[in-house]
Amino acid sequence: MSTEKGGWLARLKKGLERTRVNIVGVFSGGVIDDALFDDLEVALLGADCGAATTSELLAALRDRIKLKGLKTPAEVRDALRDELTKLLAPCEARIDLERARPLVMMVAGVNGAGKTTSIGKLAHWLADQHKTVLLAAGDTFRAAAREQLAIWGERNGVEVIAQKSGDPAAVVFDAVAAARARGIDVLIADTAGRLPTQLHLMDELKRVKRSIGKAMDGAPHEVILVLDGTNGQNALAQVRAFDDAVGLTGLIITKLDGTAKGGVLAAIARERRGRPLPIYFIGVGEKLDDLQPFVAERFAAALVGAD
Ligand SMILES: Nc1nc2c(ncn2[C@@H]2O[C@H](COP(=O)(O)OP(=O)(O)O)[C@@H](O)[C@H]2O)c(=O)[nH]1
Ligand SMILES: [Mg+2]
Repeated sequence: MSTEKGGWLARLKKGLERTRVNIVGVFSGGVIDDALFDDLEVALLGADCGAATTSELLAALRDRIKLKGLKTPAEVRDALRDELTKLLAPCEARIDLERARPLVMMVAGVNGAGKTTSIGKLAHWLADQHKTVLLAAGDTFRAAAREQLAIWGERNGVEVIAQKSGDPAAVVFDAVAAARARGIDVLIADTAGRLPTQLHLMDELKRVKRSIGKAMDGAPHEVILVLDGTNGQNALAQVRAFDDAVGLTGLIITKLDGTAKGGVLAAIARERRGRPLPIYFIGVGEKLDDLQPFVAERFAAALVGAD
C-alpha cells in the first residue's frame, strides 16, 4: 500500500487536486446551511458531474443529513464520498480473461484519447498476469499509429500484426487467425479515431467488428471505449455514439493524472445506472504501469478528499 500511495494513487490525487480543493473548501466552514449546498452545487458542476448527477447527489445528501442526523460539514463530506462510491460501485468490474481463447478485445475511441498508449499498458498488465498477448494495428489510417504500437509491442516483447497499406478489417481478421493458430491468450485490436473524410468512422468500426466476428465466433468479447478524462461532459456523448455503433462492454478513462476534473465518471455511472458500463481501467500517466484497475471507493475518496 505504501509504495502504491507514493505512485499512481499520488498521481491520481494530484490530477484531481483542483476538484478536491474546491470540494474540501465547501466543507471548511462550521455549519451545514444553504450556502454550503449552493457552494457544493457549484463545485460538483465545476467538476464535470453534470446537472442531473449534481442535483441527485445534493438530494441524496439532504436525505442522509436528515436520516442520520449529520451535524458537521465533515460528516456531510464523508456522506458525499459514500454517495459517490455507491454511484460508482456498479462500474467497478474486471475483465474475465478466461472465458475465451483468444479473448479478443477491440479498442475504440477518438483520436488522441489514449487508445494506443492504453493498449501498450494493457499488454504490460496482461504479461504480469502471465497471459500471452498479440496486438493488431487496426489504425491503418495513420502510419504513426502503427509505428507507435510497434514500439509498445517491442518494449513488452509482444508481437504486432500490421499491414503496410492495410484495410483494418483485413488486419484484424489476420490477427485473430494468427492468435488462434498460436494459442494466444489475448488479442487486442487498435482502431482508428479518424478516417479520410469520405468514410464514416462508425461504419468503419462496425466493419472491423464484423470482420473479427467472422474470424472467430463470439468475438470480439470486449469492445472497449477509451475516453480522455480531460474532455469533461463530452465524454457522455462519445459513450452514447460508440455504444450505438459497436455495443460497448467497458471503458478505459485516461489522463486522470492531468487536468481532468473527475466528475464525468459519476455522470457516466448515473447515465448507465440501469445497465452499468464497467470502467475497467483508469490511466494516470504515460508510463507502462500507469494503467490501474478502477476502484470506486478510492476514486471517490480522491475526488472528495475524505479518506
Ligand atoms: N498524462 C497522460 N497522458 C496520456 C495518458 N494516456 C495517454 N496519454 C497521452 O495522450 C496522447 C495520445 O495518446 P495515444 O495513445 O496516441 O491516443 P490514440 O490516438 O487514441 O491512440 C499521447 O501523448 C499519450 O502519451 C494518461 O493516462 N495520462
Ligand atoms: Mg493511436
